[in-house]
Order: sequence, then structure tokens, then C-alpha cells
Amino acid sequence: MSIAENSRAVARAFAGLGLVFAMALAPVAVSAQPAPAAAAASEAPSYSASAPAADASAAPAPVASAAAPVAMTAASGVTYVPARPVAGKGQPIAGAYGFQDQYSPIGQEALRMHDALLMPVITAVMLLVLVLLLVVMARFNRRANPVPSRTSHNTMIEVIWTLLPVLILVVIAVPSIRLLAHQYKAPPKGALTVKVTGYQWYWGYGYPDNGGFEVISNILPDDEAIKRGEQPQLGADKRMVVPAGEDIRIQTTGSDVIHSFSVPSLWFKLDAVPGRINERVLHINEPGVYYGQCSELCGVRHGYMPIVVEAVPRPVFEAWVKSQGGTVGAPAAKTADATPAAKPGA
Ligand SMILES: [Cu+2]
Repeated sequence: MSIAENSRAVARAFAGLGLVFAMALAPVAVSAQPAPAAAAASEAPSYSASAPAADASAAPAPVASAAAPVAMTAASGVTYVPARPVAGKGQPIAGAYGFQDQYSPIGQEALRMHDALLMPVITAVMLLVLVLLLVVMARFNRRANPVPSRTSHNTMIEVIWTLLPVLILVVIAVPSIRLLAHQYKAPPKGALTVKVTGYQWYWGYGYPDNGGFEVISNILPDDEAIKRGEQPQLGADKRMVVPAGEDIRIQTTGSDVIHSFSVPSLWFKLDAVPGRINERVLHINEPGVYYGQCSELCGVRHGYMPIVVEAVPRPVFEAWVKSQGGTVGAPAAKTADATPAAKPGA
């Protein structure tokens, strides 16, 4: 009798929790979406009020004089001028939490999955467990329930607590595997190749399709970064310039130890391993400046090798390539610089 009573009580609690589960799921699913945007909006002004941005409003002209490589004019008349970063875009925001806004199709898909699926599921599971714990503490403590039940099985409950997690995992698995497959998509034929080499402790950006030149990118001193409107420790003297709106083949390798090429706002992270080439597609939706850092502990100056990716329209990119002594549209350039980087330790 007490067994039956007990199992009924637990079943009732479970049914009630199902309701809580459903209720928790609904509002979170709705509210999760606007949250990051709201956070970004509320954080943005506080950032723009800080020193670098105030400097930015003063005049864009000093940048040109501060930046070493100034306006670069190609024969076509299109020029490349290093763009000033926009507060809150492609870089961290002071005091913010959560993901940065995404500027690549993969990033947007992944962030959507996080906001609309993973967070609601995690929240609902957490609330369910919390409520179950509270029910157990209130109803089955020694005072409220002096004679404990000796129930050892309840088929219904066991079926539920087996099936429910399986269903949740299936629901998560479908978009998760789809996202994974999208991230492994091979670059299309003819995609621009940029070879990223991690060095102790700076980055090299090689353009094998454009004559094989390599741009060496070092961290800027804090005062210089601030002068250029960049955040301290995130600014670099040379940027990885790429065309916006097209698939780019990024290949990474390490010259000495393992580094990792990572740009959070592009949902891009790829290890740079000595003696190997890793490859992934990078697609940047719109022009802008996007910041990242080495994300594999690589030595004492690991924290001082920032990544600055600047996406520009195609004609501007070609102007920049020419200004670097590179070539545009000549596939013959492939021979120049296939894999010179790996210098395996003596
Ligand atoms: Cu590194």
C-alpha cells in the first residue's frame, strides 16, 4: 500500500515537472534570441565612451599618419586604407558575456543553435533537476516521511527517464551534425588561398595565389594601438587582408610549436601545427575588422600575438595585393610559395 502510494506520488511529481519543463522551455526559447543583441546594444555605448573611441571621433586623419602602410593606390585608382574598427564589431566588448556577434554564415548558424536550442534545453534540464531536488527534500525527509518506502522498481518512471534523455539527445544531434558537416565543407575550386603560419610569437599571412608574398604581423604597443582606435593587445602592425563575401581557403601551419588561429566573431579556430597543413573555409559576410588571438599555449609571448583580419571589397583587396608587390588573377603564381614555412626543430 505504501509502495503504491509512493510511486503514485513520484509519478504525480514527474507529471508536474513535465509541465514545468514545458513552461520553462517556451519563454526561454523566445527570450534567448534577442538577448545577445540587447547585451551588445547596452554595452556598446559604454565602450564607445572610452578613450580609443573618443580619439576616433576626433579625426580619422591621424590614423593615416600613424599607420605605417597608408593609402595604397593601385593602377585602377582603387585604394586600400586600413579601416578603423567599429566599436562592438569583430572584437570583445568590456563587461559583456556570451558570444560576439557573428559575421560568417557558419557563425550565425552556430550561434542560432546555441541561442534557440542548447540554452533552452540546458535551462529546462537544470530547472527540472532543481525542482526534483526540492520536492525530494520537502516530501521525503525524515520528519515528513518517517517510514521510507521500499520501492525498488517503477516501470513507468524508468521508461520516462530513459526515453526523455534519448529524445533530447536526438533533437540536439540533428542540427549539431548538420552544423559539423557545414564546417567541414571543402572550399570551392578557385577559392583564394591564404596560408597562415604561426611563429613564436607573431603571425605570417602568405598569399600563394597572388605571387607568394608573406605579410608578417606583429603586436602593436598599447599606446600605438589606442591611437589607431584598436584595443590594447589586439592591434597588429599588419593585417590579414581578404576579400569580403566569398569563400576563402585558409591553410594553417606552425613554424616552431603549435599555435591556433582563432577569430571569435567569425566562428573560426584552426590549429597551426608544425609539419602539417590544416584547412578550412572562411567566409566573411561584410567588410570590417575582426580580431582574434593565438588560442594554443605556445610560449611566453603566447598572449601577445593578436590576429587582425580585415575584410574589404574585392577591388580594394586587389589594390592591397598590388601594393604588397603581389599579383592578381595569375594562376601561375602557385609555384612560388607552396610550403616553405615548416622549420622542424633543428
Ligand atoms: Cu601562438
